[in-house]
Amino acid sequence: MKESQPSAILLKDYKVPPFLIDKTELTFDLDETNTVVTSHLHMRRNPACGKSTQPLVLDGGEDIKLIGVAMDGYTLPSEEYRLVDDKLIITATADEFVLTCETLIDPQNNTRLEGLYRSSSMFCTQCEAEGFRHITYYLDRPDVMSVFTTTIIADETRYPVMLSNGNETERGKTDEGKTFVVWHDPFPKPAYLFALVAGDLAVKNDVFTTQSKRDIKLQIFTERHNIDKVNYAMEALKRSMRWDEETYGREYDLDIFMIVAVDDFNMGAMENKGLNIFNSSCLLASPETTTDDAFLRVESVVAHEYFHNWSGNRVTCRDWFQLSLKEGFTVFRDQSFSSDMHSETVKRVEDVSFLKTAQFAEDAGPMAHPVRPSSYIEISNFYTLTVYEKGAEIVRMIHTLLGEEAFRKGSDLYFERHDGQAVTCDDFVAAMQDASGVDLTLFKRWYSQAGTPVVTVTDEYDEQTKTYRLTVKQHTPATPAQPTKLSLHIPIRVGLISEQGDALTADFHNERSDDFVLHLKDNEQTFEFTSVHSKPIPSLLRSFSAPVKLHYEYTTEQLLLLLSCDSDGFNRWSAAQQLAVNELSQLIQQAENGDAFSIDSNLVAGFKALLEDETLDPAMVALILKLPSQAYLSELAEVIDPQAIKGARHFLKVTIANALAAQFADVYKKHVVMGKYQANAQDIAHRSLKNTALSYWAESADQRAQTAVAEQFKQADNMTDQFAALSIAVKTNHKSAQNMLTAFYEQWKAEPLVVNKWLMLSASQESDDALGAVKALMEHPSFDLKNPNKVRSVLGGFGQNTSGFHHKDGSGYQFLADQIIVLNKRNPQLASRLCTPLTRWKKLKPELSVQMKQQLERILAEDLSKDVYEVVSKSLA
Ligand code: 0A1
Ligand code: ZN
Repeated sequence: MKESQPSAILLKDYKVPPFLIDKTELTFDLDETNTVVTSHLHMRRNPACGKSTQPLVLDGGEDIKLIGVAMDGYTLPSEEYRLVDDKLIITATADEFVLTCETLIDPQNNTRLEGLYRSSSMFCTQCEAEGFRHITYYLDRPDVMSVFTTTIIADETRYPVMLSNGNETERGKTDEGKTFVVWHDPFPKPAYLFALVAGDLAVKNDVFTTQSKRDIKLQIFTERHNIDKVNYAMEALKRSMRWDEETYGREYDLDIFMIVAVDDFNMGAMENKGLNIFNSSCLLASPETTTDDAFLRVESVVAHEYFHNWSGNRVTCRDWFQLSLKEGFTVFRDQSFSSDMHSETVKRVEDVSFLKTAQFAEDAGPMAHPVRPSSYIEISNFYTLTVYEKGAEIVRMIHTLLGEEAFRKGSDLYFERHDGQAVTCDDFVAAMQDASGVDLTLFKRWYSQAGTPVVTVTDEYDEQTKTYRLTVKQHTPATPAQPTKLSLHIPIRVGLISEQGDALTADFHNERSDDFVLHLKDNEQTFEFTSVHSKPIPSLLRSFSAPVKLHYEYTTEQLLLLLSCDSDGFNRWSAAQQLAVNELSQLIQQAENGDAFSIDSNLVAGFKALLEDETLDPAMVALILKLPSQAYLSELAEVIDPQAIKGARHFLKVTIANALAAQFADVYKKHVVMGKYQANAQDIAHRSLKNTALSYWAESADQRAQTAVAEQFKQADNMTDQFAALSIAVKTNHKSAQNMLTAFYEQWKAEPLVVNKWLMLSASQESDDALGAVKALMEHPSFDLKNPNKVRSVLGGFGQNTSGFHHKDGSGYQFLADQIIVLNKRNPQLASRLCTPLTRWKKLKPELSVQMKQQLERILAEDLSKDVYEVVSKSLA
């Protein structure tokens, strides 16, 4: 452990920057290991600070070497500046001056993948959140916005493509015969949106004509062998541009929009102004190599990054505590876009299912934090599901409270009021409130309070007076640093249904309807509905109108009725999930007691009706058929017993599979998609149902299913079907599973993104020596510790490997800890994210919990990066 530990940065300490940078001129003389960066910063004291003599303090990193610094052309002697803790401090400055800095950096050996680094044979950058300080000394904070001009100098034979933000304004030869290219971005921006790319890249060109009839040049760059896989992303980009014009009135501003795919990237993608950089896994797509899910992900990430041009770039964050200002809003925007492009209900179910599994777990764990955190040690640790997904739910609730039209007025006002500014979450809410007249004062608590509220509903019906009452209570459990909680403003959408399954109308607040939004604001409130002609079954939290845990004592009959009759598609899925959770809880209990499994499953009848009803959307049927995941059941459990959960899920799946084998076989055959592969909603829906049916059928005793799996694997003409067959074979211990895995690798070994899928599936394969198998994968020629996608594939797959990861001797946890320790120095961001499974140690059953804790303690004893230190120390606190 280090002597002194890193300290926290607090929201309450925010101060405006003492200096501003009006213009930033950068020159990069590119070299693999010795890149020289020269900056001319046109600076002045910030008038908002009044008369001040504060020294100039610029952010830097331990990996940059200062060659020289000058002020208005005067080279500062070493006694006129100081380097302290990676900061460059200059005591005496004029009120306005040009600061020149020369730094030396080593992109080739930058394994952190922050700042300027190499990926394959290209140079690329990642500057959010604080990567720019690894390039040169700067005021690396989002509220310092500057107009950038960037000159790139390189050997043109190796780096014919040289890109930065904005427009290319000049190109020529230097005296040494190298090529230089100048880029100018007229829009002031913070340093985190800076980007540079250089390489021998192929390009796909296109044009988008905006609503005001401007032609925008669109370019997607990849390494040469991948350029045939960008058509889908290009079409998705054009759909996103059109959608943002139509839905939010937002038009693109520069004359050119570029995207570059890189293989080594810590996150999904980055919205740099006019020059988005993407993890190739979120951009490249072809039917042969990409599954339906991955196609949809490409579309949504392209949209997400594009939408940031307004929600993030034109209007950015004042400080990193406000991260959800851009991320929550942009996720809400990309979710709405995908929902408009495909099925609204399917999209909502997928998003909510993810939220309830992963964000709820985060909100109940040691790293729980508000959507607008009030403190952090390392900001990279706060690119979380809470900031992104719960942040999007907050924006969605504002949408519900205001309605479509007023919400649009609010977003128009927000963009107009704050264009070119760096603002706060409060500014966003204020614009929404001012444009709509809806009071959001109480609502704002959602930003500052961590934890998932638990909402408990009880009801009573008075036959005499035809009155129905819903009593709703809310309670948010304590989270670290927030022991007591306030009540929140929670919009709860409710529908009423008769015992026959029809919509039931009622009077509520002078409105007669069968669907209402209740405003829960107190700890307990009773809502009264009158003229209700029969006893209702409530359909609660329709469309998941708030990110809460809902408790209502539904009977099995009521859940079956909601499953078959609710007009809210989301709640039909929800009812099925609840039925499954109830049955799985019984089975988990049996396993924990050491009893043999036995269940009289009600799901069988419910699923049978679904499988036989040909009028339903196949995508919805597929979603309803999916049993709650291991991860979701772990989130629900008070004490997690991974083996018991796994056993229970398997038993229930086999029970349903055997009871309905004939129906699954039939549905499997009926939903085969004919014709050329297309990633459209309809075909995706059929494939999804077909492969879900196969996953059940293959669990049944019907041997023909085994043949069907093997045949589909061999004959599939697209990755969705091929990989579905392979996964089913692995999960059901098909007799040819091993041969299929080998054949798959041989077929696809030249396609790294497919190999990543193979690595993940292989690492998740349960066996007596799962750990040995994973160690072998890390020695496999296709594995590369420098590539975050590969590391995540193997360790992510292993995390789902119950017998390997949760081995009772603790060897799985020890292995993960070993990898974290190795990566801690090389790539702190990646290492820190890999800690997530260990942070859940308190919830595991005691014999596993102690072992996990020991590994966290072992990690904490190392000399840790800020990233890993923050997560591990908070987990042990
Ligand atoms: N702003 C990006 C996500 C992102 C965040 C941090 C990164 O490096 C540490 C990279 C990308 C987005 O929301 O897409
Ligand atoms: Zn984003």
